[in-house]
Amino acid sequence: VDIVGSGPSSKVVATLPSGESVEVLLYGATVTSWKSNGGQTENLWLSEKAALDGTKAVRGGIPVVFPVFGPPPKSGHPTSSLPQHGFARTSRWEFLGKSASEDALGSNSVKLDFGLETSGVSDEARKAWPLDFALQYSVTLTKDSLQTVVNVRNEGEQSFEFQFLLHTYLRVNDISKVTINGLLGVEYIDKVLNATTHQQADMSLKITGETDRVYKSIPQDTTSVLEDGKPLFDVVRDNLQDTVVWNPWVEKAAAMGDFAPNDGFKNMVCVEVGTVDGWQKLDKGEVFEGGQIIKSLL
Ligand code: TA6
Repeated sequence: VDIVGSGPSSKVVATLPSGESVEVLLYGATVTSWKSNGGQTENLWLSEKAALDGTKAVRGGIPVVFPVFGPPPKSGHPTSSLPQHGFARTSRWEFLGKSASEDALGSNSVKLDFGLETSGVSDEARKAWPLDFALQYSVTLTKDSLQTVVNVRNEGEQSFEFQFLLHTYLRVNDISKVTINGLLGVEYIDKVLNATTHQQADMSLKITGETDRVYKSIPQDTTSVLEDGKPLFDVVRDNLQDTVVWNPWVEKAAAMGDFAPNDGFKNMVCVEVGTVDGWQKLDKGEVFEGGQIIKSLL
């Protein structure tokens, strides 16, 4: 495990003896790379114009969304004056340390821990959301999986409510050959169709245009991404009941200044586990834990 660079673009790089690796920017505790297959296969999509210098949320990898998903409620809510997707992905987190282990079968894993608390957040964010909290985020790499889990703790006197989501940009070879399974029958809000509510009628979701759906209260915990009918990833939710599926497609991709190349939407799909339908409430001293395990199946 190395810490590379300094200042806003410093990152933690961990590599297993078998070559798999993960890279985490201290900015936003954003995973920017996860390689499996001995380090041969990059599993995450990262825009060629992603800001990696702390000037803007990273366009790609796994941005951490907290305490609000999407545009905050217009007014009268503690998150109302926060930016879209909250402040966690644009704050500088602390690297709390690493632990490497080898199980009885000789397979290695390495766990990296990151922390963010009230004192680490910008003055404007703290003013906007004046609640005492502490986040602990662990990133665990094994030969064929990446686990990312957050602990949210209420360190203050008053209770607060939050949303949380892992905005994972999965890399695919050709979006036209991708199907997403595990959502059959699930209700979703379609943000491309004026945030109207629908039910997933087909076993497989195909991405054939701009897609921005919030699947809610999904009964089973695994969402699978297949390409050409072959399983690519299993995204397993841990104590998070919602999943957002997003692809900006042609116009939206072209409209984002930090989304490059413009046709990069053909090589990515966001499968974002979270608790974003309604709010998680935390009383004084209470802790919430949630996260994901992404299994690379190729
Ligand atoms: O997760 C889907 C989404 O909420 C989309 O509506 C789109 O806004 C995307 O996130 C990216 O948001 P960002 O603030 O990173 O540009």
